[in-house]
Amino acid sequence: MPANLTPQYLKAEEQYRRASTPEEELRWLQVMLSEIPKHKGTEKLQSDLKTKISRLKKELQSQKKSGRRSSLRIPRQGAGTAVLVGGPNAGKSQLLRALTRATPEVAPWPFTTQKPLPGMMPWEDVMVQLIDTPPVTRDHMEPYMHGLIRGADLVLLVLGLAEDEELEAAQGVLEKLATTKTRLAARSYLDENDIGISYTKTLLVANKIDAPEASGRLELFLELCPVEFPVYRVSALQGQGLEELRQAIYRALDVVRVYTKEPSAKKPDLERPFTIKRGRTLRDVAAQVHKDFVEKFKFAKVWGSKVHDGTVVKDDYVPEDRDIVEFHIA
Ligand SMILES: Nc1nc2c(ncn2[C@@H]2O[C@H](COP(=O)(O)OP(=O)(O)OP(=O)(O)O)[C@@H](O)[C@H]2O)c(=O)[nH]1
Ligand SMILES: [Mg+2]
Repeated sequence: MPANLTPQYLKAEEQYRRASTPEEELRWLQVMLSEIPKHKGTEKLQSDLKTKISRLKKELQSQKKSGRRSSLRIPRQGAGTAVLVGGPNAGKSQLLRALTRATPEVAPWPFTTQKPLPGMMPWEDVMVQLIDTPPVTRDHMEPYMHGLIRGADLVLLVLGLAEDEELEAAQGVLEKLATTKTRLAARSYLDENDIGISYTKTLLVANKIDAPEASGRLELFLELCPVEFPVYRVSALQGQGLEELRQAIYRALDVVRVYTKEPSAKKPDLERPFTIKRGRTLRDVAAQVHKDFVEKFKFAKVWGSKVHDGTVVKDDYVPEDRDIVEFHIA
C-alpha cells in the first residue's frame, strides 16, 4: 500500500537524516510520528518510529547520568558544509590548508589532528565551509563524527596514495562507518528498510597523486574497494586537481545563487548572493533576506536565464542559478 507521506513528514525526515545530536534526532522522530498519515500502509513505519524514539530516550538518559556528551557543534556557515574524513596521514589537514585560509597542523606522522577545525573555501562568489577532522581507523572514531557527517551536505573521503598502508587505512574508515548508522554513499538519503541509517553524499579525494606509483595505488584501491563515489585525483601539497575539486564540491552542494535588488536601486547587489538548495522556492530566499519577508511578501520581479527580464512571480517561484530578484513586500 502506498504510504502517501506528506510534505511535512518528508521535511521532518530530511531534518532527522541531518540531525547532528541525539536530542535533534529525538525531536525530529517525534515530529515524524505526529505527521505520519495514520493508516495500514504506514503501520510498520509507525512502529519503527516508536521503537527508535524509545531507544533514543533511553540512550539520552544514560548519557545524562554518565555526563558524557557525544556531540559537538560547529555553526554552519556559507553555501554548505563539507566534512573531510579519512585515515591517519591521508592529507586532510593539508587539503584544508590548500583550499581555505585555515592553518591546521600538518605533520608526517599520524594522529596529528585532535579536534575538528573549520575553514571557508571560496568558489567564484560564494564560500563553502570545510571541516578538518581527526583520523578514523577501523578501531576508533570520535563519537561526534557521526553528527558532523550527518549534519554535513557532503563528505570528502580523503585517501592518501603515497604508501600502500594508506589504502588499507581508507578501507578501514569505510568498514568502521559500515558498522554504524552513519554511512557514506553517492547521494544523501535515509535507508528505506531501516530509517535509522543515514547516508551522506561523498566524493572520494584521491590525494598525493604526485607521489611515485600513486596512480597504480588508486587503481588497486578501487579494485579492492569498488566505491560508487565520484573520484577526484589531487595533490594537496602541489596543487594538482584542486580547481576541479573546488568546483565539484560546489556542484555537489546542489545550490543555486540568488542576487537581490532593492526596488528603488538601479543595480542588484552582485557582491553577496544568497544560496538555497536547487528546487526550493523564493520563500527560502525571503526567509534569509529578512525574518519579516516571508509573511509580508506581495510579489517579486525576476531577471534570469529562464525568464523574461522583470517577470512578476509569486513566492512559489523556483529560482535558477544567478537569478536576480526584487522583493516587493506589504
Ligand atoms: N606527497 C604528498 N604528501 C602529502 C600530500 N598531502 C599531504 N601530504 C603529506 O602527508 C602527511 C600528512 O598530512 P596531514 O595533512 O597532516 O594528514 P592528516 O590526514 O591531516 O593526518 P591526521 O591529522 O593524522 O589524520 C604530511 O607529511 C603531508 O606533508 C600530497 O598531496 N602529496
Ligand atoms: Mg590532520
